[in-house]
Amino acid sequence: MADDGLRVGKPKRTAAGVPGVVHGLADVLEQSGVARGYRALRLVNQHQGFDCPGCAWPEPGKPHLVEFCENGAKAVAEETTVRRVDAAFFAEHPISELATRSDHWLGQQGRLTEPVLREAAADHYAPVSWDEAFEIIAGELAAMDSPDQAAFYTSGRTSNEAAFVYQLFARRLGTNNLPDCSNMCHESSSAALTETIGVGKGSVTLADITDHADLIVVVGQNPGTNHPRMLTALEQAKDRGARIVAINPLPEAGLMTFKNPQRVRGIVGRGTPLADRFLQIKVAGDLAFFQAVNRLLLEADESTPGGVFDRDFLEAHTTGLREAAAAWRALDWADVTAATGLDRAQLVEFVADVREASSVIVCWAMGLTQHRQAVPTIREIVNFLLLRGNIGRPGAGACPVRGHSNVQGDRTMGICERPTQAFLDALEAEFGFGPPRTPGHDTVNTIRAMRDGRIRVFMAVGGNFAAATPDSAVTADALRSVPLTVHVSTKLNRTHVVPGRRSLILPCLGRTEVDTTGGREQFVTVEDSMSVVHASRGTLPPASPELRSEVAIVCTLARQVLGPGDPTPWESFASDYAAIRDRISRVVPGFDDFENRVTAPGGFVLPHPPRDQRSFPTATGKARFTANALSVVRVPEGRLLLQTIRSHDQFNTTIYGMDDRYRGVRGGRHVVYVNPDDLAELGVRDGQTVDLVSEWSDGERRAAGFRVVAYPTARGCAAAYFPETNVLVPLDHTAEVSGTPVSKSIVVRLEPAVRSRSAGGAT
Ligand SMILES: Nc1nc2c(c(=O)[nH]1)N[C@H]1C(S)=C(S)[C@@H](COP(=O)(O)OP(=O)(O)OC[C@H]3O[C@@H](n4cnc5c(=O)[nH]c(N)nc54)[C@H](O)[C@@H]3O)O[C@H]1N2
Ligand SMILES: Nc1nc2c(c(=O)[nH]1)N[C@H]1C(S)=C(S)[C@@H](COP(=O)(O)OP(=O)(O)OC[C@H]3O[C@@H](n4cnc5c(=O)[nH]c(N)nc54)[C@H](O)[C@@H]3O)O[C@H]1N2
Ligand SMILES: [Mo]
Repeated sequence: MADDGLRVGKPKRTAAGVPGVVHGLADVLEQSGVARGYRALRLVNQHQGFDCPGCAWPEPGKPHLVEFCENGAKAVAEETTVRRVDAAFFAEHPISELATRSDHWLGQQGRLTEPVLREAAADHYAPVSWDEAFEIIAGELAAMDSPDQAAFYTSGRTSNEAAFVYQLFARRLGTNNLPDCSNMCHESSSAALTETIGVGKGSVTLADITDHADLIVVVGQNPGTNHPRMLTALEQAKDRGARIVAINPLPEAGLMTFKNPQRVRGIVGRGTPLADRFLQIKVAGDLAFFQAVNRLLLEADESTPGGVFDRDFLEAHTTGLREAAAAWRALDWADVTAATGLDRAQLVEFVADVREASSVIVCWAMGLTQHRQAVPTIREIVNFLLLRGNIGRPGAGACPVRGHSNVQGDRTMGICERPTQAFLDALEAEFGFGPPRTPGHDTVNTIRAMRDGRIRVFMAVGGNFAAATPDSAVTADALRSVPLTVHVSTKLNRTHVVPGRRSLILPCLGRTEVDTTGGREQFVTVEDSMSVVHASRGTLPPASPELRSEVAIVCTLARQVLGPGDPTPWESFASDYAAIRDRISRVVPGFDDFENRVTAPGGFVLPHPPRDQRSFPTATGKARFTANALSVVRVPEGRLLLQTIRSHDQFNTTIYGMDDRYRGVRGGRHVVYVNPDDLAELGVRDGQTVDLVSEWSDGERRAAGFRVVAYPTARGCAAAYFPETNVLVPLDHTAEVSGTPVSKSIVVRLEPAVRSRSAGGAT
């Protein structure tokens, strides 16, 4: 087994601190050479440097001298490594062998250096020239019966400029098949927020958190690992007296206690307890929780002279309260208890916190978005905020914390399978062609279309489609059946070893590298989780002279495919990204004077009418209360509700190492965290090896060989890491409205292991 060295110790209550950053630095220095590593880290998230390729948490107005965190350092190390995957590597390693390697091993081989092609039925990738590569793609696209036989995936590291030309190319070709990682990530947030407040993005600024909020609720999020710099903001909030409530099935280290590496006190002190209140909710219990909270607020409003709602705000800015209130009145407390595992007294105490706070922010991430009822849950959070006017004023609002560093920007640029008609109209006016108006495939529908033989070309700019998507075995078969797959990537990953009948890997520049496309130094732009757009400039020499920028790759391909007659100036776009920004400024609202504003230190903030003017661009022009139907997830006897999460040593499908320091597990990833009382009931021992078997209407799925770790998670719930457990998520298990794979509530049983697991992992 790959996890032979697995060791389980006590979980940590404290996150970050000196060991964190030192640990990160050691990684960078080891992989990228001392001088190169230091140069890279010094420029992360500085005004003249590059945007950290880690998470989308915003940079403070005046960055600390060293504004990075342990996991940012790991992300940089992963990209700036001195190891290389070149032609000799592919000659030595057949694809059939690479497919047996772990995700960690694949990632550790280094940066891709030249374009390679896997010919039909070949077991090796072999070098191919850039020109030949473009001809192959153009040939396959030309052979399609309809443009909808192509699908163009994006991962959230792609710059605004690359995203804009990529979606333009897809639509010029004639398809809206633009699935992206958002479909698996914050799609539920975008859907719920667009419906209710009219804008699918968060409504708070960094200062709202650090300087203004009285109460910050962090629900379904593990910032200590996934947004470490958020802890600094929470600590600042706390220093001036804000209260913090954490709602989570797991007592995550960062939320419980935090030592700030950026501050002397944090370094010498014992750490700050961050959460004033920890509500250990059951997995998928949040809709019931917020409905119950809203019901209690409603009762308080009725029984308190003068009420507890913000009447003026409700009158002026909202509709639908009566219907929502009827749903709260109909709520069954037995359902609330069953769904949340919390007792009424805990909810009453939380409501007291809320009533004392004159401004409230709710932050959330994947713990809310990847459930079947994710969209109703987030709508219910909007209901909660609206009741007391907690939106569109200082220190209040909705804060979906995005994942990838530019995932929000990619959406702003039109990477979306369901673009708004307004966006398409603007594209049409600017470029003089009729973009396709029918919706395209999202991620799950792309897999279905591949499986059913309806896709001829699958192209991905970034990401690791085979590993990130649900139902790994189904997805792998689907990918293998596609006539041509094309991957624009920086590093080797699982998707490359699950090739289409023919498959191309096109190596590209990363964030940290100087981009001299068109003979001049180019910069790109990104948008963070709080709608701040700023520039990012790489500073290191490229990993190989053969690398091209994502912009250059897309523009060259577009010209090759669309021919010399296409009036889009692809060549000018590639030789001067300012020409792309000029077009963006005329197509996307909020980007006026883009070039000037984005080069100013700190960039600029995109407009957000609910945040800026309390104006709600919904169909009715008002914020909408919604009545949501609760359906409690009933877990059959002897089963657990499994959530699939990140360890402290990974960035999504990129595995940095085998440790999860904060949860006390080292040397292996095949673990399943279960409450000791559940283990006793199930007759399973701590330390025992089990298979995880997920039960779904179309049959069972198995992930073999997981060590059981007794852990203080909520009763009835279990947790294990993604992507090893994606095999358990049925393709058809998707969220209402958003279609997001339900990777955080999978009914499983634990079976004593029957055979040992192969090292290949995901497939
Ligand atoms: N270092 C690092 N940084 C990252 C990433 C990474 O992999 N590594 N990934 C990036 C990306 S793309 C994203 S989207 C974000 C992800 O950031 P997170 O959402 O923090 O990531 P997860 O590990 O999925 O953690 C989900 C959290 O929600 C909790 N949770 C699960 N189910 C429920 C529930 O039903 N209710 C409640 N209340 N809580 C629940 C889990 O216990 C866990 O704390 O991080 C980004 N940043
Ligand atoms: N079970 C389960 N599944 C999940 C999740 C979960 O919580 N549980 N989370 C979901 C979420 S939130 C997300 S966002 C998705 C992530 O899905 P993806 O975005 O598809 O996956 P990543 O692991 O982020 O992609 C990593 C790859 O991107 C490439 N890469 C890195 N940097 C660059 C770059 O600058 N340019 C280019 N072109 N390529 C680059 C490298 O080759 C690397 O191997 O996974 C989803 N899947
Ligand atoms: Mo994500």
